Amino acid sequence: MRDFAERVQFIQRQDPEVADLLIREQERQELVIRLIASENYVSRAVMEATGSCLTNKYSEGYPGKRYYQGQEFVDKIELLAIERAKALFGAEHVNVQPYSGSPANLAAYYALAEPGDTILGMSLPHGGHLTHGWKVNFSARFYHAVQYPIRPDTCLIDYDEVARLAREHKPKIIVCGASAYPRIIDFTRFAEIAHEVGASLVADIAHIAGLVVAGVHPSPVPVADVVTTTTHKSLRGPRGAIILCRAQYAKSIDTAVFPALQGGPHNHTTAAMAVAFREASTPAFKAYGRAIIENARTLAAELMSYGFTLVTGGTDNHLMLVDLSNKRIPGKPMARALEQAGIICNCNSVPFDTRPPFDPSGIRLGVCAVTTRGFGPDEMRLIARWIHEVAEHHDDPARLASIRAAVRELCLAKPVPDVFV
Ligand code: DSN
Repeated sequence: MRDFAERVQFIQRQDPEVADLLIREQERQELVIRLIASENYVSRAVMEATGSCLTNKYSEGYPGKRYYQGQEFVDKIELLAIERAKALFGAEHVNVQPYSGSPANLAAYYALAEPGDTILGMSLPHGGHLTHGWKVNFSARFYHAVQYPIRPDTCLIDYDEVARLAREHKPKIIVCGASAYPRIIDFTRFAEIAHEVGASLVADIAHIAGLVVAGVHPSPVPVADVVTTTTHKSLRGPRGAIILCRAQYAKSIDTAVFPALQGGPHNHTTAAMAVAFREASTPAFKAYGRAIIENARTLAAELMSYGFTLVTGGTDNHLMLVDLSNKRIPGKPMARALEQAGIICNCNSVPFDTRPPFDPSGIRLGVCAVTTRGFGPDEMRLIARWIHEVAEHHDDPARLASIRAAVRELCLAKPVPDVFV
């Protein structure tokens, strides 16, 4: 077992209370199986950049056009991050300053539409994100949000219905991309629909950016007007976001991010992005993307062999949605029972769920983090068996404790590689 105390020795001296909590969280991340689809382990290099002196620096503006002096190195770092992201995604223009995914989407809408204009996005309970026009979010308050559904029979995106809604509502923006959709997204089809009705296409690839870079999911960059992504999910960078766009939108995107919506960029995050983009440009990252797909397929097939129902019948990407309606336990208690067994995921609505969002019928599982820690198909088979056992014995604390002990043993036997911890 690693000694995490040396990582926080300065905090330890000054604030033992916080240091103790950090050490315990680090141990938790090491000793549980992390299946939250949006989480990962970043490299120590990314972590070091995130905790660097750049947190001390203010830099409103853009490289060469700042409102504060002292930007000699910050400018170089931001330009490095931009150039690396452009090369990685093949984008004409990149803004690396958005604080996270929701602000990035807000900036995209701000640049492409006026308040009150119509945006057409994927409904949250069908796999979309809050910022794609869901009723409790700014995207439905400031814009006229129309939501497209998935097909009730297949749970796949209903492209014909997207086209019909687009013709009927003439949106200014069509948003594609998802937080809980396990299949390939046809960006070309979305672009055809958008262009037919004169809408801009925004692709939010927060979940799949790493898969796009690794070449295991089609890229929207050649066909979308604007692409947004967080950098901390499958892309394995720091918590933040970037916006990629065609050159013609560069000025309006940059102006939307600063000064319209944000102040000083988080330079420590920008440096960590630059490091992560370099890591993502390597053959090792391509292999990581392929391993994610293999692990997700294996876990999905094994779960189905235990009688679990997977939305769409499987997965093409890093995540799967398990509909527990045919089990004796819904999503929230299942996620809690799994946590007692050392397996961490989130409960999730399934399409056409009859249960409320805070107590839904399903769980969402993703394999980015476990793939980073080096788990492969053998471990996926074990995990599926443990999930099955938890579903069958969720009301037996002794059984959950014995699975937890086995999980701990596996995590100790296959520790997170040094480079990622
Ligand atoms: N909260 C993220 C997720 O878990 O998918 C999306 O922003």
